[in-house]
Amino acid sequence: MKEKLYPFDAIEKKWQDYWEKMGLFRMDPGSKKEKYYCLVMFPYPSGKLHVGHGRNYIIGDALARYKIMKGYNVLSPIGWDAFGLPAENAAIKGGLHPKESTLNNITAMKKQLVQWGAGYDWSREVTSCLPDYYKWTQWIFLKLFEKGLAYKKKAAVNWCPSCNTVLANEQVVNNLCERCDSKVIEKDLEQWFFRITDYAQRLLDDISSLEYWPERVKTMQVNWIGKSVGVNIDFPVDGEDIKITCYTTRVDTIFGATYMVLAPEYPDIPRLIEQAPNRANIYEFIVWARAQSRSTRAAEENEKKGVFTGCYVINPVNNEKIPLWIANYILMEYGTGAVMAVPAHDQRDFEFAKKYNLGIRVVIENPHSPIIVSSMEKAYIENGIMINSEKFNGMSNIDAMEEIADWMEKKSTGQKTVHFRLRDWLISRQRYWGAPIPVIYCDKCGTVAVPEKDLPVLLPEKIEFKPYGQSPLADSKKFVETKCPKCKGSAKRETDTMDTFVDSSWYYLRYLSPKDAGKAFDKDLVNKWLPVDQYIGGVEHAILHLLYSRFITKVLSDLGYIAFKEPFKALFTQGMIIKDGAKMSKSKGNVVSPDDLIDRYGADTIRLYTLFIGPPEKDAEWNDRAVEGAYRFLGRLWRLVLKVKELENVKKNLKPQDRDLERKIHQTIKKVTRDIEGDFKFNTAISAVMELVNEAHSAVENDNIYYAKDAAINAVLLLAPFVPHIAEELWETLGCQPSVFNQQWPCFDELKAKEEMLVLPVMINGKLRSRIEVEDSASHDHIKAVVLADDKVKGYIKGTCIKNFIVVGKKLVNIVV
Ligand code: ANZ
Ligand code: ZN
Repeated sequence: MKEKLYPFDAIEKKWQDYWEKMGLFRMDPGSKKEKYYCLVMFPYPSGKLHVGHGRNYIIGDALARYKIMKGYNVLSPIGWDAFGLPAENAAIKGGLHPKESTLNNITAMKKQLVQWGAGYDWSREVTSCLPDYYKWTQWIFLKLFEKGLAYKKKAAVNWCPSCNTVLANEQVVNNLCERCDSKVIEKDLEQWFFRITDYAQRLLDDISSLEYWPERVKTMQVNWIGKSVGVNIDFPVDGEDIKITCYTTRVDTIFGATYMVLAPEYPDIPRLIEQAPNRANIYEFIVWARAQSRSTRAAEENEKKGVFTGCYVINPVNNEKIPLWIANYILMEYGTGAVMAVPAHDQRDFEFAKKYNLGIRVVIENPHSPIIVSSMEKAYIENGIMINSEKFNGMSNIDAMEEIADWMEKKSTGQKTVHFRLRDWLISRQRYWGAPIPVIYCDKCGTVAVPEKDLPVLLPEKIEFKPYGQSPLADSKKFVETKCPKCKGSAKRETDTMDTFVDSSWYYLRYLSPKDAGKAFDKDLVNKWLPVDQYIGGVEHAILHLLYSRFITKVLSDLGYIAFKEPFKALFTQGMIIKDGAKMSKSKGNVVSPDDLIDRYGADTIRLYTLFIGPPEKDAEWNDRAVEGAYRFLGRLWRLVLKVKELENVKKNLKPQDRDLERKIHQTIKKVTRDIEGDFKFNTAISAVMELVNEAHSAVENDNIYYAKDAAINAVLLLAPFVPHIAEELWETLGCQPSVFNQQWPCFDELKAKEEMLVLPVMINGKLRSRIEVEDSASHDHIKAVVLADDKVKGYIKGTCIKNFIVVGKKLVNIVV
């Protein structure tokens, strides 16, 4: 082991204890200061944190410390998103009980956070798997249930045969389970849902109020909600008393419909094919198609397959009889589950029509080159001129879209409608390690909500962990058998637990009154402290967690429990830490543990490196060797302070050269403040302080010591949010009272930050023609640009060609033309 550049091991623990004792991060409810709610996404207690996780907490901590120095009353809480599958899967494999392993992990991770110097108000810690928290998650369920926003229905769900559970659509990636990569199948089950679709329009509208959210995240939310405006059209089935309503966003193509397709789940199918001689084949196809997951079926590249039902439908605009098919690429969950197929103008329909030899009729002409059906290689999906569309011929299809919709509405054959891609939120999980859904089934009274006074519905702890297709709760007689709250007869409890996204959809409210046994959150406190001023987390939560939190906030607001409609005013999504070309993760085996690095270099080095690694919103490659560079810088800082200390009693005279360091100090304060306030540019802020420290060293070497102490003091203050331990220690070394976080963030003097201006005479072919003014530090290129932009100079060199451009010792400019 090399000799230490500074005694980090002796100081870090000392200051961590000091902050805890002084209550640096303990929010003061009585404070008159302006509030600042700084929130990091609460971690899942998976075991140990690696340096990739660290980025989130270090950014959050640096911001909180900065805001404390700026004089805010800062709330920086933390907790644990502690329910979930991994802990349960580990228990099934014969490990510890999920509660035990989860609480062990929390202890270990808490220690790591403290070692990192990440400061939180630990008196507000929340743990979502403990009854004092999940009681209120259940209460939120009851509120939604009362409002009709929680309901149960039989639904086709994504089922992972290996995890033995339902997956949300978002947890299915390329038809594989996000967690274990098993092939996902479809299954029909009774499931609980939250009616988030009732809020689709509002969730969409309010995105525009999220001024301080990344555009990228907002776009992802807009696309996820997926609003589309179109027309529902009724097609009567030929010879039957059935109408099929299809949804289209392209009513302009209706004269080009050459067949109709249904989703395999379409409820009228059994009736429609009663007489079909090939019924067995059709059913076989349906079973086959339904075995594909919905995400596969929706994928463009997935092969389109179908069967003919033997029936025909009538196109209401021209009374044409077109065949009715069933196909895998139509989903029951979108629109109406029936589609008028227009092969000439829709790529999926085109592929299908080619495969099954169905008609293709062009109704929108390409204005640049007429379309010849027999040589079409793909659908024509652009705009154009209407043809083969009776009285609409000759119009642009954009105009026709409006006109046809109006015309059909008048004739009552169609109706303008809006559809959303967003589906209701499936919250049931057939698993143990989650909050039990507080519902009781009674033969007499039906589905009965557990009364509020009986909450929490406790999760039994003595359970056998078996990988069943249902929650192990179903095996626990003691849990299942209960009394009906209404008729007191014997009844059964719901055995599904809630999706962990329910737990995390409201935790930021609980931080304000984490120990309140009487209510989920305190109305006055949350109204004062929310929306969160700055939320920090991974972009992987850009859709689900953020959308669910926004939804629950709106519901609670509608119910009058809170007075705000959006939970997070500003959002920052940090980039991932990459190692060996992949996202750092346990499963990839490329994690870097902070523990060894902290042993070797101390926490401040890890913090500094993490913040310096690149723009915090971008992914960055971790490099163990580059950590050394951060460490060396802290050594230089340490030595600077010691030198300054030695100079304490040396007499100092102000010299003209001292002005350079004074200017650098003010420029650095200015830059660091702007970089933090702007988009969290910690990396450039740090490099500015590095420059200051370098300049201070050389000033001292050159005996320009007048501002040396000032430079050291300001470097320490400016670095304090990033490297708090060494900053506290050096603050004391400099003879100041701790804590450095009780100090005000330094101010800069615009005048002192200003560069000295130089006036340079400009000679053209040996004659003085003009004078220009530039900053003392201006580069050659900058001087040249200023000179050539000067009006007088322009006049003299017009029409000539510059042979030579020389800046002579920052005293004069010589041009030869
Ligand atoms: C006829 C048509 C012609 C269509 C054309 C498109 C192009 P967006 O815009 O995403 O909302 N569609 C409707 N319901 C569907 C379902 N359940 N499964 C699969 N596809 C479905 O998509 C709306 C379009 O997607 C609708 O407009 C419909 O096809 C198809 F040249 O109707 B269209
Ligand atoms: Zn009853």
